[in-house]
Amino acid sequence: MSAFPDIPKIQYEGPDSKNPLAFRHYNPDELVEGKPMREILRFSVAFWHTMRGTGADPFGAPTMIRPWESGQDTIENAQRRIRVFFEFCEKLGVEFYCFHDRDVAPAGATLAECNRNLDEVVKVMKEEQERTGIRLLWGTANLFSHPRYMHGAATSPNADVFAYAAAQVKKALEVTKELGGAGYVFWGGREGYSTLWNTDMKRELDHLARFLHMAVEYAQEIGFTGQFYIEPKPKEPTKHQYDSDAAACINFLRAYGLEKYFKLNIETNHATLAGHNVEHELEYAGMQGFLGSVDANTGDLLLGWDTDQFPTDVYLTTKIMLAFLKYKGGLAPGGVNFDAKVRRESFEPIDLFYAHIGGMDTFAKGLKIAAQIRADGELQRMLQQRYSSWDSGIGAEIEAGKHNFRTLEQYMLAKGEADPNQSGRQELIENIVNRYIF
Ligand code: XUL
Ligand code: CO
Repeated sequence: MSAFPDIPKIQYEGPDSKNPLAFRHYNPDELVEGKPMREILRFSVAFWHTMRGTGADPFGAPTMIRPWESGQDTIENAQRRIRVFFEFCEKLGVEFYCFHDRDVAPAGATLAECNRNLDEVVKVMKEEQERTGIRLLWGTANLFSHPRYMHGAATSPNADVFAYAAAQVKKALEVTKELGGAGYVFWGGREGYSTLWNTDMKRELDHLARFLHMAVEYAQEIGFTGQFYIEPKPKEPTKHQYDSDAAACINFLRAYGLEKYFKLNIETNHATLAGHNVEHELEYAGMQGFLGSVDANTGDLLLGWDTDQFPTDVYLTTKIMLAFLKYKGGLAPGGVNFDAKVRRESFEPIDLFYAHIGGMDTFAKGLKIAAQIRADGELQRMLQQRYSSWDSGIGAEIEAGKHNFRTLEQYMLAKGEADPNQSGRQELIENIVNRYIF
């Protein structure tokens, strides 16, 4: 039985369409820079928001109407929910999804029971993957919701909690492998702290590194070849999250010899919570060789917490796609995972479609604009021109390592004053970018 009987398969109808259940820009087989859009974008639906988001907030009860839910935390209900989820992805034309272990299956009283429940649900996930061809972009373990993780998981002062988390990730890796996952994400959850009075930061970070090395070793042991990612986030739930931004993550990975095994999964609103914007995070990760995947959403700068809204801003998606085209030629083996939820006032199932269609179209348009900007080359030429003093003469010599403080002093003493600066032309550049947008 269909969960969405009134909703057709969403089709591309072109920019003039006024059909709210159609794409205006996402045309999966259309080539951009020689590749079908679907292969560049690799859209993914986040199971946790789409199927488990209730609309509850700290001030109010759940609001979502989800007719397929029985209200019971049973395996049968969980399995039905999986089938509904795959029907949703199929109708939307999304080819990937992501999940946490505890999103898909009921927890149990013991670890063994949790694992058995997960196996029962994974069977149906596998069936549905085979039926639909929809694939797993990445799996992850929820190491933050259960009260045992109140002080963290891999960074808990309680060694038993570290052991429990290790066992949970072991199982999550097995399941991700079983489902053919293209990746596995570590978002730090409660890996951070509130006060140094009770925190041995060095010891906690050593433990986190040990934990990630164990994950790498176990993946090798079972033959899981998917990409590992760390997802930076600066706050929420803890005040100081250890993986606070791209630079902090990369430093941590290098300090502990993990840099070969991990890339970053950059999330838009995590970047803004860190006081950056997403293009800064993408550029930083990209130039260091750590650009992996993206959790697509947006925040609300007037609110300042992790609102996980769907992205509808073409400037934002253009910048994201420019970074991915520049550094990777696309996102594979990562993708665009909508780590986003409908507002609690948007409580009907059809709102899930509107939300994802909007996000996908905004990304598709951003991709096309980014490709056009790259093809025209005007912005690139302006950038090159701005650094042209480094292309010959003294600049080229410095870059080639031919100078030191003494020789540069001699150069400047002879010359007397530096060449005049050129305008940065920010406003002109912004006007040129606007030509592509409107
Ligand atoms: C939390 C967040 C997570 C991760 C996966 O802010 O983004 O949903 O993406 O654990
Ligand atoms: Co995320």
